[in-house]
Amino acid sequence: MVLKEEGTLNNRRSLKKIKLILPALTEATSPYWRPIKYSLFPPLGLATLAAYLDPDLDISLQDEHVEKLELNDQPDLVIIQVYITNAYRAYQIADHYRARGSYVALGGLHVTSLPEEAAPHADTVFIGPGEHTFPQFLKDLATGAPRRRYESSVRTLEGLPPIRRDLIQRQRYLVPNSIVVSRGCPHHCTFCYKDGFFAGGRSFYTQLVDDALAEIARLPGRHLYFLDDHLFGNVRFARDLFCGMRGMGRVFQGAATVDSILRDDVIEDAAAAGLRSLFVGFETLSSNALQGAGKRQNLGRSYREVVRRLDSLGIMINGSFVFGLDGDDPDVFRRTVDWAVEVGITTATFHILTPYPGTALFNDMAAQDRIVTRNWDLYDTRNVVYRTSCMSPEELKRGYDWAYEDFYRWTNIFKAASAHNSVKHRLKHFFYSAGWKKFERAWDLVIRIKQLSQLRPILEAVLAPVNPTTEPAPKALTQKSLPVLNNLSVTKTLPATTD
Ligand code: B12
Ligand code: SF4
Repeated sequence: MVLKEEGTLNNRRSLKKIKLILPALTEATSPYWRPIKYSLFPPLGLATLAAYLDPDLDISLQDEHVEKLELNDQPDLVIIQVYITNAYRAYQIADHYRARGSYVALGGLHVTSLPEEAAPHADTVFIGPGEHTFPQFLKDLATGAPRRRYESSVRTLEGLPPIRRDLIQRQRYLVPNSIVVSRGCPHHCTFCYKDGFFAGGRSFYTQLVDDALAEIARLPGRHLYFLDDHLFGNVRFARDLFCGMRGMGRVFQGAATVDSILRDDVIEDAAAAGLRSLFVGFETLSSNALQGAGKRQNLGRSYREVVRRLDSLGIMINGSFVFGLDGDDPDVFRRTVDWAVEVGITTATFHILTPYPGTALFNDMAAQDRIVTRNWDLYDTRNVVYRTSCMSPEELKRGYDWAYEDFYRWTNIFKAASAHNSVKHRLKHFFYSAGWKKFERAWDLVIRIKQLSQLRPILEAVLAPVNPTTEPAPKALTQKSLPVLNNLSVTKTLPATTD
């Protein structure tokens, strides 16, 4: 390989064998490792990129979270996705393949935050989403002039080729039907990856509704998980999407902000389309802390009203909370857990505040010399990596561990479940919460014997509607959705998952 001119490589290659890899996070060997958490979703980003490759090539997609990597091969091109917590492993694999003569491309969130760190391990690095830079790179590679670095600036999801879901080993995941129909988010929380990742172009954009419905229609089974940062971020899109989904017989989960749940009746549309559980970023009960985190969309909103609204629609809540925001004192853990249990939050995800490189939070903390370690393995929201303000790092870590332990105590699971009015909702809450956190050994066994897909019908049953009124009534389909559904011959009642 010879350097031709600055930033380009004289490297005409004929591609035959291509490998896409999602390396496992270093945590895979730690006591916190929960195999089930990493057997939830397949590597959707890589399957999205694979769609740009010539389907006649020999393409493989490996996810180290669920399988042992085959490293004795010699692909012509290796594409690796780098998150912050798998960065060291990703660089190791990249170095390995470069030593074997493969062309190595690195991209993803961490490469976007720190391209200079990633560059020595790669022939080419990618900044931002890959939908436009990756096909350009493939063209350049074919002509022998790939660049060392590609930066995304065009941001659209129109006309994308269908995701190569055939490369995903569905049986290895509890939720193979993960899907994203938008990218980014309209908000600007200081701790979030999104402003850094989408810098240089639009930071919130959606698919065309018909394309999204077509993608949904292609997915087998009933259950879907929308991984969008904010599924209700564009009201018109969300309404049309949910309208088109009515009558498709789906049950789904997703994420949305506090204000969007209270704003209008999109949430009712979502429930009617099959929304059964929602990830909600409450983050903190303190308005000062919200202000400090730039989380304006939560300010002045009644969290109780959010819970009441979702409850009345039979939607379970996965509440997200961050500990260690400036102003948080040692009482924050008990306050937060007590509130979550009392109002009946189904599952809670607690995080220790983590300043990801590329975020406003990281820049502020670095400027104040508050970053105490740059060991990215510790940036998993379970460790304290910065100088705290109103409590010691030990108190923060202890409090975080306590919060998980206390929230998922049997007594608290019972108590939170009994906060709902209907018996059915109480039971669903109980089984969902206990099932997720109390049967670790059973999950491990099921994963080991490769029977995860057998549990999907149970998940779908737990996600069945609480109120008959939220049942996805086969109402008239929108004009927009009809052509899509007709073309794909989707029936109104899809069979339960069969794989
Ligand atoms: C699903 C998910 C998970 C899943 C599984 C991930 C998987 N199988 O891919 C699970 C539950 C395991 C998980 C775990 C964690 N996650 Co997570 N997760 C997500 C989530 C919600 C969706 C990811 C996704 O599929 N996106 C959609 C696809 C289409 O986009 P994409 O993957 O980014 O891929 C695109 C680009 O990045 C780019 N690209 C990626 N790789 C490459 C390579 C090349 C060569 C090229 C050209 C382009 C390219 O092109 C793709 C198409 O545009 C994101 C939030 C988000 N919206 O992205 C958080 C997110 C990625 N997770 C995050 C975190 C912090 C974690 C955890 C540390 C949390 C924890 N406390 O446990 C762990 C550790 C993860 C790890 N393995 O290291 C952060 C990452 C922060 C960072 N700077 O890295 C995010 C952004 C959430 C957040 N808002 O903070 N996560
Ligand atoms: S609302 Fe969520 S996705 Fe949007 S910027 Fe804030 S943390 Fe990020």
